[in-house]
Amino acid sequence: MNNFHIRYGTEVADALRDGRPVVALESTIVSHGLPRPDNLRVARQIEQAVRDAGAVPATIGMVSGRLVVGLDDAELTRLATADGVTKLSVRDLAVAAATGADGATTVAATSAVAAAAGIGVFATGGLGGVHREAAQTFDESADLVTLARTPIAVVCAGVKSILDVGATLERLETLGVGVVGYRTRRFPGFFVTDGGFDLDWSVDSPERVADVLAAREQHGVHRGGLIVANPLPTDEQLDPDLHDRTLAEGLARLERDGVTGKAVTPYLLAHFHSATEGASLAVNVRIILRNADLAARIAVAAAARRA
Ligand code: PSU
Ligand code: MN
Repeated sequence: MNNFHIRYGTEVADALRDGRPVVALESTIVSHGLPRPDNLRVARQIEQAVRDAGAVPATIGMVSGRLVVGLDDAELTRLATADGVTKLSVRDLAVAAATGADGATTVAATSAVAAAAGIGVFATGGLGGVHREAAQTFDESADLVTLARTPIAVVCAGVKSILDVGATLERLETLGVGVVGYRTRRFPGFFVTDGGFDLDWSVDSPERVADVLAAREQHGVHRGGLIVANPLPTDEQLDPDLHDRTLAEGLARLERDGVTGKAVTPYLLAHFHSATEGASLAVNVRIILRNADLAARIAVAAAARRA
């Protein structure tokens, strides 16, 4: 595992030392995934959702080249509002640290840093994955390959339907990343409840997820990630017709504007938020808050087992 040079927030350091439940949170959704000014308010709500369920939130990011696990409110505000906050995947961390940059960590970077910090549960909105047209562009998120080698449970609402969902599931299988549905056997599609593909496994309580985490260690199969896929209830999803129209338009604009690389995901998310006049944003926020709550309850159950 990586051996990062980390500065810990005091609350997180205390909780880790005492073996109390901690949930890692990413900062890219704050800086690049959600529009301003809602992003800062939502970032604080996510942390509150973790607290309400009995765990300590550890939002991870980079401030002036220092990797921080447990950003304080001033640091969170800075990453949410400053110009020039860079989106950091694992490969970017060293360069960003050496240049003293401010940066927001993706699922990949957050997972790697959280695991190195001894945090076993991470909540996010949606995982990165295989992009449509990946057969030509080779655009596959580093989230996937990072989870292949990172021991962490990631609670998410599947992958966004802006990606190739089937190809993403195939890659997760190849990479040995476990996937369990939370009270479902269908892989969720982020904005929509059903991403269109079956899952082999379903678990129905935070305690059962904690059982799986313990069994991973007992059997020595804990060196990669476990995805806990938590779908939105159908009555809370983005209207599927609106979703399909917005997606088609977003993909066409992406091509028109020649957007590539790490700009693709933020571009498509911003398109959804403006084209649906906030409907997708409300759905996105619901997803993250629900995942933060479930992740915290899993962390609480896992800590109770260890005690
Ligand atoms: N899913 C969301 N919102 C986001 C992201 C994913 O609902 O902002 C971010 C995460 O940080 C994820 C990243 O790790 O996008 C994936 O980007 P890429 O496709 O460039 O790897
Ligand atoms: Mn990419």
